Amino acid sequence: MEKKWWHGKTAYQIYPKSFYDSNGDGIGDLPGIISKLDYLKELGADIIWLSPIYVSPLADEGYDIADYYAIDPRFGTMDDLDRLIDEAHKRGQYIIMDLVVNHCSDEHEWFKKACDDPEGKYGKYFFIEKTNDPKSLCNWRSYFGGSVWEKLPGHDDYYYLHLFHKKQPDLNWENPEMREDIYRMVNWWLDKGIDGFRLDAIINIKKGPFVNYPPDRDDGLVRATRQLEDARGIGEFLGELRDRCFAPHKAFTVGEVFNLRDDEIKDFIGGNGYFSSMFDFTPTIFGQDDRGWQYFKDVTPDDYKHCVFKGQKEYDDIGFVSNLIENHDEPRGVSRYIPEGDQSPTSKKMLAALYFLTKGLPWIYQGQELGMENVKLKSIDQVDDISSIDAYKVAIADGFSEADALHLIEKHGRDNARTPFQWNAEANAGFTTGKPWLAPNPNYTEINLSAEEADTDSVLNFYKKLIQLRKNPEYSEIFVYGDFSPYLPDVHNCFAYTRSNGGRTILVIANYQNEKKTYPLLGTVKKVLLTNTGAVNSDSDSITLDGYQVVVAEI
Ligand code: ISL
Ligand code: CA
Repeated sequence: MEKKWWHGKTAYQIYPKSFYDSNGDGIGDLPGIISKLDYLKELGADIIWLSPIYVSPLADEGYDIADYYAIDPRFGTMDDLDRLIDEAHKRGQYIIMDLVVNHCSDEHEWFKKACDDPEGKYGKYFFIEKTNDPKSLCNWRSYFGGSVWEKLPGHDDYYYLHLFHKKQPDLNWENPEMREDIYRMVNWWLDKGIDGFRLDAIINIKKGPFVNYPPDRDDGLVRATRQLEDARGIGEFLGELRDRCFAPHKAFTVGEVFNLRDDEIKDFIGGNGYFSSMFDFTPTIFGQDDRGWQYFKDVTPDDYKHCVFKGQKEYDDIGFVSNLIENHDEPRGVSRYIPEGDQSPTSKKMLAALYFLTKGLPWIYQGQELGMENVKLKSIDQVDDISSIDAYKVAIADGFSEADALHLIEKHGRDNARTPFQWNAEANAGFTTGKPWLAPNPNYTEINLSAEEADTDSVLNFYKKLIQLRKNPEYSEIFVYGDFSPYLPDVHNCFAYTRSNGGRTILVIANYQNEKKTYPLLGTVKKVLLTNTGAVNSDSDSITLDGYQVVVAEI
C-alpha cells in the first residue's frame, strides 16, 4: 500500500453545536472550537472533522443545508472559520468539513426556484414528478419515516423525492448542470484552505429505478436501502468528483458509506479510489432490523469481536479503512459495546485499546475520550433528534408501551452522542453559561474533562497513551501498517489479535467480562506496552487477565 501522510494520524470528530459555547447562547460555536484547539492538540487529535456548520434551518441539525457558501450565524462567521483553519494549521492540525450533497434544505434557493417553476432549470436539480396520485410513484420509505414523496410546496400536481426528511429534498446527480454547481462549491472550499471532507450519506446519490418493491411493514412501504441494491453507476459521479475536485487539491476524504457491495470496496478506497478512506460500519449495523428499533439486537462481546474481525478482513489489502466506536448518529460506544452495568473506567479503556489498535485510521468522537455514556430519559419531549422521534412512533404503533419505546430511544437514539461535551463539574458541564440547546448528561459531575485531567488513571489519560503509542516511532510501523490477525477467535469473551511487521509482533489481548481468566500465549511477553488495570501476569505460555483487562505487549 502506498504510504500517505494521514495514515499515522489520529482523527477527531466535532459536533459543533455541542462542543463548546463561547457566547452563552446555549449553542456551541466556532470561536468555542478555536478556544479548545490546544486541548485537542494535547490529546493528540490531528485531523478534525466538523459536522455541518453551513446556513441551515437545522431540521436535521445542519445536515439540511440552505447555503453551501455561508456559515450559519449560530455557529459564527466566515472569519471565525478562517481563523479556525489558520489556528489549526499553525498547530499542525487539519480541518475537514462535512459534505452533504445527496440533498440540500427545502430552504435552499435552488429548491425555492424549483417550487416557483418545477419545469424550469432548477426543477431539474431535484427529482420532481408530475402526478395527482403520489401512490403511482414508487413505494419507498424515507430514512426518517413516511413516503419519500412529498407534495411540492405551492402545487397540487407535483411531488418531490426525499430519501431523508421532507426538509431534505434529494439533489439530482443525473443532471450535469447540478453536478457542475456542486463541483464549483467543493473547489471553492478546498481553495479556501480546508484539508478535505467527510462525505455524508454518499451512496444515496445514485438511485435505483423508481419501482415498487414488496412492502416490509404494514405501511405498504419499503426501506429506502432496498433500491440501492439495484442502483448501478455511482462510480461515474464519484470518479468525476475525485478528478475534478479532490485529486487536484490532494484532499483527504472519508466516506460515510453504507450498503456497499463487497466488490465495490476497491473502487471506493483502493488505489485511485474515490476517497482516501471510508468508515468501517460493520459493528455499527450489527443487530439492526428494517422493521424498526424495537427489533434491534444487543451486541454481545463475541458479536462485537466478530464484526471487527470481519471488517478488518474485508478491507485489508484493499485500502486504509477508518475505525470508530461512535459518531453523532450513534449511541455512545461504551454503552453499546460493553454489557449493561459493566461500564467502568477499566472496561472503557479496554474497548478503547481494542478498536484503536486495529488496522486503519482511528477516529475519536467528541467526549468518547472521557468515556461519555448514553443518557437516561424521562419523556420523549426531551428528545430533539428526528430519527428518534420517528422510531418512537413506529414502536408505539407496533404495540410498544411509551416506557418501552422510550427505553429504545435511550439505547439507540442519536441524542446520546449530541449532549454537550462535559468540560467540568460546574453548571451545564461547563459547556455554556446560558441554557444549553440540549440538556447535558447529569453524570457530568463525575465524568468530565477537568476531573480526568487531574487523574493520571482516567479514561482520558489512557486515550492519550494509546495515541502516543500508535505514534511512537518504535512501534508505529507495526500499528499503522502491520498485518492484522485474529487470535483465539473462538474463545468466548476473549478479544485478541496480533499486529505484525518486519518480524516483530504485538499482541492485543482482552478479557471481555468480569471474571478473571487465563489464556494461552503464542510466545513469551517481551515487553508490556500498555495495560488498563493492575499488573500483567504471564509466563512463557499463558497470561491471566482480570475482568475487562486488556494488555498490549510485544511478544
Ligand atoms: O443508509 C443508512 C443505513 O443503511 C442510513 O443510516 C444513512 O446512511 C445515515 O442515516 C446517513 O447519515 C448521515 O446523513 C443524514 C444525517 O441525518 C446524519 O446525521 C448523517 O450522518 C442525512 O444527511
Ligand atoms: Ca454560541
